[in-house]
Amino acid sequence: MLIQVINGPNLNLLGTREPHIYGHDKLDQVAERCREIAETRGHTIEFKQSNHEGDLVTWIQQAIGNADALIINAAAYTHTSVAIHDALKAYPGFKVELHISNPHAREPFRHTSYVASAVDAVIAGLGVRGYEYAVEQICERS
Ligand code: CA2
Repeated sequence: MLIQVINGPNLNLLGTREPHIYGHDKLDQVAERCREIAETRGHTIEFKQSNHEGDLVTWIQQAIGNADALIINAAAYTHTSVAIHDALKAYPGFKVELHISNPHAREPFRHTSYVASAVDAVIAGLGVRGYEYAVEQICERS
């Protein structure tokens, strides 16, 4: 099984700022732990990050027919992007919306998600461990 993990804008800064919100781990450390979990169970993982909305849309489209499951932290685009919503709707595999923090406990502009209505499951507020839980769940379901 191929699991695609897609990360949106500014998540490349993980582990460098705002540790009280996002923790101390860097995105490549998170990626490495997810890879370990998936590979131990005989699965493959692709872990990507971009600051550009179109890249996220393209990666979701490319996942159609290629990836068996998708985990997406669309970051700020979660709260703005109809394009990402539409692309996710077109992706037929199991999909998880992931947030490190709990956007509902933050500023009001983070309370709306254009992603939530296009996915099967949402994980939020569990820190970067949420990525690992999502990978574990996807592996268990296969
Ligand atoms: O909690 C999450 O995972 C978010 O998706 C993170 C986004 C935010 O816009 C969403 O509302 C919730 C922000 C990602 C920025 O990540 C940074 C990490 C470290 C330092 C600065 C930004």
